[in-house]
Amino acid sequence: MSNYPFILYSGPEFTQVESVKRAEHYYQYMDKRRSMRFFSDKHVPENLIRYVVMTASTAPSGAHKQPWTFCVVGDPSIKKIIRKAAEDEEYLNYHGRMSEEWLKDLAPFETDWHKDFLEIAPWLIVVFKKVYDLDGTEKKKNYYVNESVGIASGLLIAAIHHAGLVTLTHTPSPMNFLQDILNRPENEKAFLLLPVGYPADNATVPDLKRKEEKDVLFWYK
Ligand code: IYR
Repeated sequence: MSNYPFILYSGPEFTQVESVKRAEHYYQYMDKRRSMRFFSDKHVPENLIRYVVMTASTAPSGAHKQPWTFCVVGDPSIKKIIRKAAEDEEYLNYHGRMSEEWLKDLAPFETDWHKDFLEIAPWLIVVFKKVYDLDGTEKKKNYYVNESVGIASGLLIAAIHHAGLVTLTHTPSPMNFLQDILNRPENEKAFLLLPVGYPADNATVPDLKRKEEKDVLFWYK
């Protein structure tokens, strides 16, 4: 049974006072995270991308199946093809496929079908989910795939912010084109597309407010 023999847990240990301080500082740090649409083309070292991706890959997953792959694109010619394909889909989204209500909800963010950032950001990380694993031609089921890959993506975004970089959870829809362009196997479906880099000089973000504690946190002590 024991593919995974149990070993002693060796996580970090802090005093309670330290723990509370760390939690508070981490919250304050994460509260500074913003989705960024304006990127600099400044170089970002490959090693940094490796570490943020491997942080994402520490995520918990159903039955430890780790049902994800991360494709990192820096090649300008591939970025150009991805941008064109994403813009073709988004043009259709913004011109008929999105409901009036959706367009109204997006209006304050001034987004449109142009996706320059897909060429300007030095790296694009494409997160793929594996609904099943392929063992030769045999399909092996994965569990809680959306939850697992969603959690991994959250860790990825936190790691990117932790490194002082910015990203955007871009979801061109539908995004099957990424599977084709990147030549991924049939069991991988694109989940998110994240441009990663430094913010452009004088980059702006919408002045949005986050929900308050009283609206999101309910205690049952
Ligand atoms: N995927 C489109 C539309 C879009 C949807 C949501 I929800 C956003 O928060 C932002 C944009 C696009 O990327 O333009």
